Amino acid sequence: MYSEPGKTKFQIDLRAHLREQNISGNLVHLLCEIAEASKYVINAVRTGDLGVAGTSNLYGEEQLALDVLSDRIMRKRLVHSGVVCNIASEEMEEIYQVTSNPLGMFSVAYDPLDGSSLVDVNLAVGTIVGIYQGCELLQPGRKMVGAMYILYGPRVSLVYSIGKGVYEFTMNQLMEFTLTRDNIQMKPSGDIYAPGGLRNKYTAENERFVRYLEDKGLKLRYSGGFVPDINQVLMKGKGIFIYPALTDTPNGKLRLLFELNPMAFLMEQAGGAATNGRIPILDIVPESLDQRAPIYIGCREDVEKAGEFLNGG
Ligand code: AFP
Repeated sequence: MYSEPGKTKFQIDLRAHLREQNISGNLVHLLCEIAEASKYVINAVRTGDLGVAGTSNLYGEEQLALDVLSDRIMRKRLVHSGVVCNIASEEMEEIYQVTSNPLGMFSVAYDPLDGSSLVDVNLAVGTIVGIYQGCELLQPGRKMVGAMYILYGPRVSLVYSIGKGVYEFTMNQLMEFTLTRDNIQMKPSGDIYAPGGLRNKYTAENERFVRYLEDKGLKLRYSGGFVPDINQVLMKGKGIFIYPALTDTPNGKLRLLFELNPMAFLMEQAGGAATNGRIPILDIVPESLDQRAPIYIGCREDVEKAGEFLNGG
């Protein structure tokens, strides 16, 4: 492994690392194209218009100019890759079909700029991507062949898995992604927690669970951005993020295809867990593109404990 002469394993770039994973050339190409697209997204985030676009997305939410721009950047790159047949984006109403021929092709579901409302207050945001073999997007997350997120923070980092462990790459001064963390592993239980949603709308069970975490001495770490919050749990290898069902939103807020499935794939690959309080997120059969679900994601023992509190264990 990492056999490039004169280079340590931490100087290996993304394409070279992917080539050593024994996966199809098309999948290597697709993941590298998404990494290339992120270089244009970071530029938009750093210098782009912070205003509204005057349009709304799949959920009827007002779109920011950055949402529309980052979505256009991602979609153009995926179409240009030549290996994608269907595209679903949190910013598009419908599935975008590039071709109906599934041979050697992939389908991609993505959130082009999750947490975009945080850019104007200069907080970290990210792009989230889930990849399926062939043309079918409405499948359980466990069928994915890869997942990735790119975090636009003080540094730009990219975290991916194709089902053989989780790896972090960081953008260097030449805007190349080089390996910075290898085969990331979660501990059984953690010392930080990130509780999403309005606390006064928590059900009694969720309130008891969060009190249990606080009594156990976990520190609160919540930025309001799913990508930086998950990245903190994953890179520290110990913690839990929750966005539960609320008294007025029984399915919570976060989106199954665009946000939850890719993060659940990465977390399970790192030895952690991700459930909706009852079953693994990756086993949920999606009924629609805009499906939402509650999420408990992070250290296995803490996620199991959430299940006990929710199911009267
Ligand atoms: P925006 O994209 O509207 O900023 O929402 C961000 C997000 O989808 C996710 O990144 C956060 O974890 C979650 O919503 C924050 O939700 P609350 O503002 O309800 O805590």
